[in-house]
Amino acid sequence: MELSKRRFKEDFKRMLTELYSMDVPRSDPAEQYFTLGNLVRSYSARNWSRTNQHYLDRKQKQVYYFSMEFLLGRMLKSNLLNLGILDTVRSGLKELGIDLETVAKVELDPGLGNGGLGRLAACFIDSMATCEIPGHGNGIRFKYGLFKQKFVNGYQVELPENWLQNGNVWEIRRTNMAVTVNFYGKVWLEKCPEGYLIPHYENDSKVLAVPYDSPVIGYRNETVNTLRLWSAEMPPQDESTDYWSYIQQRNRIESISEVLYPDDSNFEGRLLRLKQEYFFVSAGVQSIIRHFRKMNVRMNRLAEKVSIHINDTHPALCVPELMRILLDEEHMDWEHAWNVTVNVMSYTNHTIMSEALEKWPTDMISTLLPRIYQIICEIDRRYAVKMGALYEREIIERTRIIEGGHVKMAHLAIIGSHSINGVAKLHTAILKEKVLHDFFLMYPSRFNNKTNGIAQRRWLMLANEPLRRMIDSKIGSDWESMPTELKMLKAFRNDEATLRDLAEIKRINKERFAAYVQQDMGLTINPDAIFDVQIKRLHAYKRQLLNLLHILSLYFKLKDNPAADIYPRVFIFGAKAAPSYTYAKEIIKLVNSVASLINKDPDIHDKLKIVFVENYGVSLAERIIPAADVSEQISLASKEASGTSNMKLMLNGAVTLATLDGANVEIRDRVGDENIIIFGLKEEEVYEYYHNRSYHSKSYYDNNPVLRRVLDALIDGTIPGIEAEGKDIFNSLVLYGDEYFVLKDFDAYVLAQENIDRLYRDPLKWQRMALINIADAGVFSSDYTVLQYATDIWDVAAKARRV
Ligand code: F58
Repeated sequence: MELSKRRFKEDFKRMLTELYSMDVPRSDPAEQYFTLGNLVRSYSARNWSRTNQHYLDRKQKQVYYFSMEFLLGRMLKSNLLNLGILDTVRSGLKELGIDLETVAKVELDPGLGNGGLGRLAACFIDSMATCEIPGHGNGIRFKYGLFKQKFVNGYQVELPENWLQNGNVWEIRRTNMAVTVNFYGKVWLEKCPEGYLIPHYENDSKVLAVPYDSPVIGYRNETVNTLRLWSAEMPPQDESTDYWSYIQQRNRIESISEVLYPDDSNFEGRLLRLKQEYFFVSAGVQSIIRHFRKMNVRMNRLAEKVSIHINDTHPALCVPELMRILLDEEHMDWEHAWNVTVNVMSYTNHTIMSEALEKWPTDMISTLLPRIYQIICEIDRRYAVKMGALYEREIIERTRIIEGGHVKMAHLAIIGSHSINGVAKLHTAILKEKVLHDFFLMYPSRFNNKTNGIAQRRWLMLANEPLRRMIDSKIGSDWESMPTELKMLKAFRNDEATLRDLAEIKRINKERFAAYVQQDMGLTINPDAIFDVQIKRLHAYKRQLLNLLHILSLYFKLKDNPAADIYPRVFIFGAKAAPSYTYAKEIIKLVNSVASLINKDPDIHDKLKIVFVENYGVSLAERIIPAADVSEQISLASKEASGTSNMKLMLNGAVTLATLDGANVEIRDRVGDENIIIFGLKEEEVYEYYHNRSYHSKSYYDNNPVLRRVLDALIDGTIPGIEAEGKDIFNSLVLYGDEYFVLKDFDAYVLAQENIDRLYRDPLKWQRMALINIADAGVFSSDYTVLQYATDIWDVAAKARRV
């Protein structure tokens, strides 16, 4: 938008007076933040309503991205950037004596997601608006996001994160668009004179779903899409309701949108979670249908106008919910309704970990959602009949939706969708060949790959302004809306001045992070050291332990020989563990204990430092990523579906140290073997070991003295305060099979780390690698990813952007 500094300052002062009866000198950062937020919303308001009107007038097909999680991060600067007024506002505020950074920090980071899956959803809605795809988010307005993590004596403690405590300036409550969602009760079907079945409900309980809409502003265009998050409320009551039962019932209902489940990669079959899933699915699908009816298009053409995307299986009840509406409210016959449903739905799988695959007990679903359960049974029955004529019985048994007293949500999503995608090439190949092979045989054309991406706006333009400026000065700013243009940077690969500039920017970012660590943790770190970063949820398969064992091996090397030639390193960890995931929490305690041991040991002379940041999330990622030299992507090959921090770190000039897992494979293919450090087992080898059952971790402990010493340190008192944890971790690795091949990959990892140490000593060579990584990161923009979804899966129009 066009905005002069003068007008901005006037608008700001006026808004401050209107909202707070306050003038600039007496206002505090919170008042300034809410003033600015309201102003930004008012600036985007006209385009928001115009975008909606435009879609409706043209009857344009709409995409609805259903996701339990949207891990947005703070929105103020992102919205300013996308409106094209970041610099004007920053400098206008400065003239008023206000620092934008201080104001931006007032915003509480809404942690409405666990990790990669939720963050991907946030990047996707940003990219859809930017690429002018008519695509909207649909999710839950959790009152409490992911817990706030504290370390107490090295242990993780979880505290509530009340992100709404000061209100949310971006959202609009749309009471008039509330819908009712039904749970429980009895249902029976009656044939009416016209011939179709009408369901009758008895004793069901109703929940009011109230939408809160936030604008999703496209980057420097006029598109403003919508993120709709649903809140559960008590429906209006009749006067006679008893007061205390009213309060109890209200609490029960409001608990549905109270808190995000903090479990990643682990399925928790709790009733409240199932309620949450149906709640936002039903509310979302009902509101889509209500909107569709305004278009005056016949319901059997729904798939021409609506696409619903199921982000992992959490929203898989979209399939029976749409069927319910088409059958019970639109009175379509089954065949037509099914045809419409399958054409509307598409599904993304984010994991092959079997413990993450949702399966709900049939009695839970049939009690909570009686009509939905009837429909699932019928979908399953018809599937078995139809496919039973074509495939062997075992295949049908393996792929049915209802099996062994459970409803398998992935099977429901696959059978009910026209498209199933994995999130990186390797992941999709594993789905086709292994995990979902039966389904691939039946529906080969439904399977496709869409490699994840990240929004370069948040992860470079906002998080790393010095780098953005430098890139602009070298190649202009076309890359900002056409990120593959970053490849033009390669022209500077041998330009020493550019490489030195890059080093200088990294140095500035490292100093900034070091200052933060000093202030927040009281820990001094050396910006000349290699900053080696592993930031992601704590999970055994991601192998933070492998990183830690290597650190211990360096520690012993220095203890044996304080003069050992080890390039100084700062190992940076950021990770939350699911509160019920004991093993992951033990690893946190271990890392913290090793940190206290090493950080304080005078023999180490600051050659090694460990920083484990508390409460890792989007805001901290924005601080850490620009300061990273090394990006640790060391999951056991085959287990990490894609990863996205790998992309964010490479975009900021970190060199990746990786196994050939997830999108690391594609990163390697882009940058070439010279610009990435690859080590460890390959996916085929992992499967081979599984097949032959031929991995015996104990022999690595027995035969590798370095490894043995490191592992013994877990149980011999070398590391104070980890008696119980050290023993559990030791046993898991040495005696109980080492499920994720940590010991097997140890040697290769140590060698790869030695290689990093060597390469870093040649600054120009290192910066050249960094430059190539930045230059090749453009293809991993989520702008391209959503464009591929738009053409291959959703069949919606978008603004063309060159890949
Ligand atoms: C992640 N999954 C994958 N799940 O692990 C990662 O490889 C991938 O890059 C990313 O999705 C995006 O595709 C993930 O983050 C969760 O957090 C779920 C939360 C809800 C319960 C089950 C796991």
